[in-house]
Amino acid sequence: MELCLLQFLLFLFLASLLICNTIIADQTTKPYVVYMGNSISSQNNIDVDDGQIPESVHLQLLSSIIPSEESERIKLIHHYSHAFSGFSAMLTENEASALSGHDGVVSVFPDPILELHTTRSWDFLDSDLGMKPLATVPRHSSNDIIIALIDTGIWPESPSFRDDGIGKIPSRWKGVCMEGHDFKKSNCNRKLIGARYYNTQDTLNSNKTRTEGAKGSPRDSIGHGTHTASTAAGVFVNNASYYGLAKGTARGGSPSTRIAAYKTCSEEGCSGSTILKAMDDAIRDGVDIISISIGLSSLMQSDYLNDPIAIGAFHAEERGVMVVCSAGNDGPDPYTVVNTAPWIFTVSASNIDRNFRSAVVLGNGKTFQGAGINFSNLTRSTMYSLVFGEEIAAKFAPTSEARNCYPGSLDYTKVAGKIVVCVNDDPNISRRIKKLVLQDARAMGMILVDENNRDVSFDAGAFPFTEIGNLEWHQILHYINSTKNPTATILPTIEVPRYRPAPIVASFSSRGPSSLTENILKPDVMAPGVAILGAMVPKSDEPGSVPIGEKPSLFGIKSGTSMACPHVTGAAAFIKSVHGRWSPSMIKSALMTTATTYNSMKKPVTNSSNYIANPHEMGVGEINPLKALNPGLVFETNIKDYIKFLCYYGYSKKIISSVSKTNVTCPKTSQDLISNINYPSISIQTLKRNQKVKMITRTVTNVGASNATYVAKVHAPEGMVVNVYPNKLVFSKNVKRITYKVSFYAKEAHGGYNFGSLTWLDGRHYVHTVFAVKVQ
Ligand SMILES: *[C@@H]1O[C@H](CO)[C@@H](O)[C@H](O)[C@H]1NC(C)=O
Ligand SMILES: *[C@@H]1O[C@H](CO)[C@@H](O)[C@H](O)[C@H]1NC(C)=O
Ligand SMILES: *[C@@H]1O[C@H](CO)[C@@H](O)[C@H](O)[C@H]1NC(C)=O
Ligand SMILES: *[C@@H]1O[C@H](CO)[C@@H](O)[C@H](O)[C@H]1NC(C)=O
Ligand SMILES: *[C@@H]1O[C@H](CO)[C@@H](O)[C@H](O)[C@H]1NC(C)=O
Ligand SMILES: *[C@@H]1O[C@H](CO)[C@@H](O)[C@H](O)[C@H]1NC(C)=O
Ligand SMILES: *[C@@H]1O[C@H](CO)[C@@H](O)[C@H](O)[C@H]1NC(C)=O
Ligand SMILES: *[C@@H]1O[C@H](CO)[C@@H](O)[C@H](O)[C@H]1NC(C)=O
Ligand SMILES: CC(=O)N[C@H]1CO[C@H](CO)[C@@H](O)[C@@H]1O
Repeated sequence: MELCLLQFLLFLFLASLLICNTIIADQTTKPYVVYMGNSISSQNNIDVDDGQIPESVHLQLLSSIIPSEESERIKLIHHYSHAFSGFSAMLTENEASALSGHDGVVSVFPDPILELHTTRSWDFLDSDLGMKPLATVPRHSSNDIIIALIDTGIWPESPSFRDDGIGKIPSRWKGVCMEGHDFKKSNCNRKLIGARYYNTQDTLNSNKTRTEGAKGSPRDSIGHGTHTASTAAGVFVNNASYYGLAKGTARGGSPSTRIAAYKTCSEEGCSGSTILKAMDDAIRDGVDIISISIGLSSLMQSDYLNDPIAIGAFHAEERGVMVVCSAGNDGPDPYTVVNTAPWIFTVSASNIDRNFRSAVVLGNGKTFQGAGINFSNLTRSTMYSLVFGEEIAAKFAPTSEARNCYPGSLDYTKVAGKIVVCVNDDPNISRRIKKLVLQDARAMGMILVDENNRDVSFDAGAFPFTEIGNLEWHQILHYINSTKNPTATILPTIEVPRYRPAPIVASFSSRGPSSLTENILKPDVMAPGVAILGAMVPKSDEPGSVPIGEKPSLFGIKSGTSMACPHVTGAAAFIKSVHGRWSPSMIKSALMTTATTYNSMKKPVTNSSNYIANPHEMGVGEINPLKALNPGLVFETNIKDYIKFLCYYGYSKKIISSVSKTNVTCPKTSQDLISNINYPSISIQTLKRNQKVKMITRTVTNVGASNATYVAKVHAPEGMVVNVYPNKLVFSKNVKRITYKVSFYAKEAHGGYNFGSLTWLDGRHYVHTVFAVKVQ
């Protein structure tokens, strides 16, 4: 009964929203993206390499929609003309829907705001490069790989972007180094070969006048883009550290690689239309790999052709440009992974084998290890009063808020000089905000209780801070309850190397399966993304963020799938530098089939609650770039596979023809057939127990010695029968590609997802492929 009433109320609420919306919709304009598919125009016979659809074509289309008395609105915000066709413009809802019916228009959607994939609240630290140095780079490698970072721009003065010893810029480079506020052409060099920026302000909030200054420049004022670029391709920097933490040689995955920065994001986020423009530019400029540590919120994904990154990546892939993206930080719930199109390389995040510890010492002498980075100046010899936020609530403030140390919830007179315990019941208020509340109230330090996030060290600057789990909290609470004048202190952070097996799936890393289709396994792979040391913008924007007597650090520690993504970008560039002719899908396959599912203790990789991790958490495993140089066999996924994917997914023949500008004959629409795309992993959304076997086809290409014989080894989940036909693959000079089938029979398998693997072995290579099968 109650449920019905609730539903009814919800219905009324939604209905009223709808009514309001339609009334307002007619007058107001907002930015829309109008996507018109491949830029190769069949009528105009325009050069395939560089579409260059004239702006006038799109303006003409706009003028057919916008009333002539409002002709001042007939202008484009962005114009896409190189790798694909389309534009963004201010439109009313009616105009947008009129356009979507036009011939050649694939999709029209409101310009979305995408988020940077540093951890949720911008408050996690980043860590050192978890990847072991890539030993010696093979002799026949090329220095001419160019990667695009679509991000918050770049801080060109960072030592990570020096160009000493790097040869001249590849002649195929067609990009530019745009000048802007505090950014000169001379800020680019042979390492940082390109920099572009876009007037994101215009599209993000049409109401806002454009702010000049730092934004009209490729210069990074946030640090995210500088950090990701240094991880993907920074040069060696000796003695890099974050005020002494994570000390070592900072280096990117592929130091000889060139960097081009495309600034599409500001503090407010990233506009989708601008990201699309940057992708169009990057493809034209001649990059090999595009790295995007950005995504739609997992709640906002609707379909591939309304997602700017998926659209741009499709056309990049079509032209041999690889696109690597972060999976998102909305874990550990299932169905949170984003950037899941099969032509995108989707990266989840792992912890590496180091942690930062700040101990809590209680008045009774007991010590608890907490997590966090701080430059506390407290010592073991002086104790401070210890209070729980709940006990010092401000007048009229609910205790539920005071427990959480909400802004305004604490009685400041009772906070000063004390060490305060706050819980984290409500993810809406970040650790950073809580720290600021206590700092503002002149507390001596903060103990945060947060079972889930403590794996990801928070950087509290000079403010004494530590983060503990529920077990520790029970004991501290007991001490507070049973002691008249409880006291404590928080000691400076120490670094604990090799403290646990690594890698471990990071708790925040978004999880599969994909909410758009469960017939492609996502995320694809995992790479280090917790507490990553990378180049930073040296500035102190908050009091106490720089330890007294120190200069702002040139390096910072950050966490997020944002930090994992450029590790894979760097690894891909490394492989491309050795295997220059390999397509994006071959490089992706090499990194996938050689990934490891074992940790440093030679045990299966776990998640942060110590359970064996499954492929929806870590994809096929943690990348191993050195092994990926020599994978033996690869799965080539070509544009025909992706077009079939669009057919099976359910797009109309007309839409697909516009997207691909090829004469498509869609075999049929059936989501089940998606599992048959030649992907380096297998996912089956439905396998009924009473169904006869389900057959999946794959084709492998031999990239090792021409004479090779591989045999199949299957790891089937309990109760499931998995067979391979043939179970032996014999390659020779004339046989480079072999197709095989895998049959799945659920028989007595348990309901829900079952995971297993099929490995091809030839004595030298392990070609490991993972499968996920949902049994009903
Ligand atoms: C737009 O500007 C007006 C007037 O300055 C202001 O009242 C309104 O809140 C603004 N709207 C948005 C979405 O910022
Ligand atoms: C690096 O640090 C060590 C000691 O911490 C010092 O001896 C050395 O000179 C430093 N090297 C550089 C290049 O700064
Ligand atoms: C620690 O540093 C702060 C300034 O950040 C200073 O006010 C305080 O007196 C110092 N405390 C100790 C115990 O040295
Ligand atoms: C957090 O914020 C969201 C939206 O802003 C709200 O719906 C939700 O109730 C909040 N959560 C809590 C625990 O207050
Ligand atoms: C401590 O006291 C609080 C009430 O102030 C109570 O809710 C809690 O159960 C007590 N905990 C312990 C461990 O004694
Ligand atoms: C770890 O895996 C177990 C078993 O699959 C699951 O119950 C738990 O929620 C997972 N923990 C995290 C943090 O993902
Ligand atoms: C596409 O296919 C249709 C029917 O199969 C045919 O009439 C048309 O000529 C083809 N177009 C091209 C460009 O090949
Ligand atoms: C491959 O095998 C064929 C036939 O067994 C043999 O003639 C040839 O020499 C072998 N090639 C290599 C490179 O081993
Ligand atoms: C790990 C680390 O760098 N800890 C530092 C915390 O702050 C104290 C005092 O500022 C340093 O001595 C520690 O090295």
